[in-house]
Amino acid sequence: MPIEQSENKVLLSHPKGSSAELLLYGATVVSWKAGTERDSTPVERLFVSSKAVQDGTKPVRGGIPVVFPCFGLPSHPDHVRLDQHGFARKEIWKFDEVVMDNAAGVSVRLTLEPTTSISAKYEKPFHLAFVITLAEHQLSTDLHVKNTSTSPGDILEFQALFHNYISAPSSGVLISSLQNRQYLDKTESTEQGRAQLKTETRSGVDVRSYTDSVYQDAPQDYEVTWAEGGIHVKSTNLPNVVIWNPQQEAGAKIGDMEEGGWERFVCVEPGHIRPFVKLESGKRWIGQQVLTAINGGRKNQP
Ligand code: TA6
Repeated sequence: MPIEQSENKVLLSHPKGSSAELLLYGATVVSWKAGTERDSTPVERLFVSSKAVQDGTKPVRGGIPVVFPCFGLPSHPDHVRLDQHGFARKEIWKFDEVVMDNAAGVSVRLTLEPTTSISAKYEKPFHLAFVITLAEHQLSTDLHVKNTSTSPGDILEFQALFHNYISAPSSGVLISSLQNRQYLDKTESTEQGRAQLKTETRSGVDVRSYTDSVYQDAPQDYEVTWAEGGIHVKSTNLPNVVIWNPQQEAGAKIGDMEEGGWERFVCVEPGHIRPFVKLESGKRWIGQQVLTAINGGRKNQP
């Protein structure tokens, strides 16, 4: 049965054995199992903390949370009453339709419109659609944002990001193609309390120490590899990527982070953070990522 829907989640199954599970809560993907071209055995590719809450009372610590309309703490007047990373990951989305169901894969669409709880803290009209597609070795997620205002000049300004928790050994994982890109290092602040702007010198970025980096003008094409496995991340219309791992320094302070969980994931998060997207009334914006399970091996040199 390629698509099974229960009260609070959707299960996608591919004829060749891969699968994905997403909660209607936050449209959060909480499992993606896939093999590679070389080894078809499906393996869990996402990290979800064993302490994660999945009952809809708080954002899931792991999987692929959807970040919208703000990344991090709100910094825009429209977002001042929102929590960190906005509301999309904390609202119940509606199962809208099956987009595709054939031998190539399965795809479903979830939607989110202003609810009473959203409108109490965010006044801009919008329509969101989240489209998830499962293929044999790939998982793609698209976020469609529509400015539903009918008032010319009513601009929707937002940030959007896929907060991917990739299951990987933080001691050995490397992320490629960021060399010479500028990034904000959020682990170090200036006297004014702002993140330090740096230039990446490494061909393979590691997360062996506490890492919280927001890359500018990012390539949108990343290989996340370690000795035993890897994920290729291809994004579209997402000019930033965040690399995050709290290590014990910050991870031990996260209440729903399992003991030592920081050793078992790296967050590689394609997004549109800087500048804000500015969407005119009636217009649509789409941000997409395609995750592909690949074989391991040191393609990147540290
Ligand atoms: O994407 C990295 C980050 O912004 C980190 O600064 C850290 O706060 C992480 O997101 C997790 O945020 P959360 O609100 O899910 O605890």
